[in-house]
Amino acid sequence: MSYAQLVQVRNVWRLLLSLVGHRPENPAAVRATLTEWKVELSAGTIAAGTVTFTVTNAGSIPHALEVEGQGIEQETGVIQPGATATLTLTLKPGIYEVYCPVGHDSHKKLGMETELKVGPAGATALDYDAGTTSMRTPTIKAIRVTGGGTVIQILPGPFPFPDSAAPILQQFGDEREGLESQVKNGPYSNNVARAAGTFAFTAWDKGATRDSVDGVAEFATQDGARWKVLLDRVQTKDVPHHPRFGGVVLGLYYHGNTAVHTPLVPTINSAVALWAFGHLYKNGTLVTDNAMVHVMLLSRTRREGDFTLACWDCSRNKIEELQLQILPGPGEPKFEAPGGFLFVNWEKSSSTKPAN
Ligand SMILES: [Cu+2]
Repeated sequence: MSYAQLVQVRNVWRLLLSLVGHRPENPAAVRATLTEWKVELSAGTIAAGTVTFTVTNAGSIPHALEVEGQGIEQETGVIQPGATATLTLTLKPGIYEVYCPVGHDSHKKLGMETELKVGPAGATALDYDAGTTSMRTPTIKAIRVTGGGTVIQILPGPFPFPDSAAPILQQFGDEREGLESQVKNGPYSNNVARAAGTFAFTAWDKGATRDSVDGVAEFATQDGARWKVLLDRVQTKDVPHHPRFGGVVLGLYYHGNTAVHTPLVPTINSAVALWAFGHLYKNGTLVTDNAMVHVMLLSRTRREGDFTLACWDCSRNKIEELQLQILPGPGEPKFEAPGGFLFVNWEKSSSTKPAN
């Protein structure tokens, strides 16, 4: 074929493609960056057609990328920290969810999700961006939790990790020593005492920084002290060993072998988990307005009867264990309680969806 013939063939080909609405252009390229806990795309809108995602894990734990919508559900394999993977798809116009599928969607719930708009083939972003708003309307989710059943106080004591935790511990590097010290004197022990009290709260999941909580717990510990904690604001700052999860998270599968938050407690499924600042009173006297409070309504981890830890993967158990952990605020002295902290469980608790 001569050069002139080649040009002619090319021109006919271009004409044909323009008639069917395609352009002979290179596939679109989108860069995706994964970190804890965000998915960032180099473009929020692209034209329909073939697109190659170049996905970099810039975080510190394994992640992956999934693209879902318009009948498509495709994902990369697990990408190790620092590594890159590619995913090539042919996308029709529409809105796609782009997220990290690791940990039964727990990474997604922690914020690793974004949206990709795909417009008609050949259109520029301006053609279809004007006047287009996201199809996703923000929904406020809420939960009302009431503590019930036997109330126990978890005292400092030994908590032997199961053998299955050993490989996870190896990965922990510098933090390993501190975490291993929990084995001997941890806040998640089998040393349990009966207590009595009530706990009820409502939590609202409104997005990364607007979450809120309203509740009160009152309980008497075995040493006779009467404690009361008022919860009226969530906290969204990082907590050591518990990376930020934006206040209130509903429906999270984490800990243990999920690669989300500390692996040194069992794998659990939670209806709600939150960090809050609490106003803490002991025998009617204010102790602090800045107690760090962690609350979880989670799948049962303890055996009935003696309330020792009964499982390492507890994620399939009934969600009825309500944990209240109270620690001193940053820079504040330890509480006058065994181990300097308070950890109380309501063993048969329940939740409902309140009217918004
Ligand atoms: Cu992830």
